[in-house]
Amino acid sequence: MFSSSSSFFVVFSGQNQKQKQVVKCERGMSMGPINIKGEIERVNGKELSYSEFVKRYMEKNQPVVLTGLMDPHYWRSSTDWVTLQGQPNFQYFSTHFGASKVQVADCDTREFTDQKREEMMVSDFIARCLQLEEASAVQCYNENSSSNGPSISVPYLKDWHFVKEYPEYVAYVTPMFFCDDWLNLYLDNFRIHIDSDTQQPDKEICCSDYRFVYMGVKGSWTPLHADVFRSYSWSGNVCGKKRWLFLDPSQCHLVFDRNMKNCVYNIFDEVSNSKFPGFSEAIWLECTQNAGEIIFVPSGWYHQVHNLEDTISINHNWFNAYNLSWVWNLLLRDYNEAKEYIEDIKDICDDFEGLCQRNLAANTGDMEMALEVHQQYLSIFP
Ligand SMILES: O=C(O)CCC(=O)C(=O)O
Repeated sequence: MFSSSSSFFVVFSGQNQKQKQVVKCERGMSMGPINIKGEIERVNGKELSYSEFVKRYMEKNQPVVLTGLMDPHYWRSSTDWVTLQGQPNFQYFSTHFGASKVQVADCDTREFTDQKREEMMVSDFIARCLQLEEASAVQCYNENSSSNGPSISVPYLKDWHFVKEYPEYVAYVTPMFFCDDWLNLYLDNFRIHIDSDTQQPDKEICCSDYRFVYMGVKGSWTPLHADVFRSYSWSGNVCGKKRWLFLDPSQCHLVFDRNMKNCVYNIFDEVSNSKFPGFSEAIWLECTQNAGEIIFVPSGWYHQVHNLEDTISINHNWFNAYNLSWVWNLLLRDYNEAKEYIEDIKDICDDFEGLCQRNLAANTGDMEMALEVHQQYLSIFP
């Protein structure tokens, strides 16, 4: 597993001009090689028209890194949230948003297909980051004494619904390429996570959107996954640097086991060949995303992400006419699976269809929502 002081180095194999990479962490543990074919295309977003973006990336379902779209004039976050040295301004977060409750992943602990998460206040998360920084400094200082010291887990604040929580504080303006967003537009009308017993309409924070802030120290990371509902996502670095590894959807079967049930968790781990027989055949694309750059992640691309520096990013998931079929196909597949799974209780179940839909909503997402979004769209554009 990565520690906050993980480092990368590259070995060229020379075979088929493919790059083979060996990742080594500072504790000296060498991990399996992966084949990296090339880099994600990088384009100046200021010189790209919307129709070009549609034609080259959304329609073709291809990733791209867009530069020049995070003008501080529209991105208050890039000044408020960042120190003059380009680091996250932890003090600012503690002072202004310290009482917010957020999900923090413990990057060193796996829980099923994700990292273990804990809910905490932003101020407590910041305290942990500062503690980790201090411990790293001490560890550096002690390096010659070869003492490993107690390891502190790497905290990663994820999926903070910042826009919903602070609607008055306009941290950024969504670039026009990503504004045709049926998912968030639809969800803005609903407050689906309200607890009816304790409802306080004026105070309730609705979590039913897919606009997030991520904040992680160097070494924090996100395991291999494809995005929720097979939506598109975009992610802009307010500060810091991320390394992304991407797998084209046509190769995704290679990261699954023989039953197509379990997916590889960390592509830099020693991956069992008998459990994941196709894994060594997978060909990856990579990208290092700098501060001020936005990455477009198309539907169904598996990706793993590592923060190479202390990083804050804005991430949205969304869908529209260009990728709705991805969303629908996933929901339909998982709906059929959910139905098959409980087929034998069909005759004794009062509301079998309702149960299938609830299981689907719990596992994957809401089919009725996708249908309704589509119908609303058809009523506007028949
Ligand atoms: O930045 C990260 O750690 C993960 C982001 C991600 O997976 C996404 O935006 O789809």
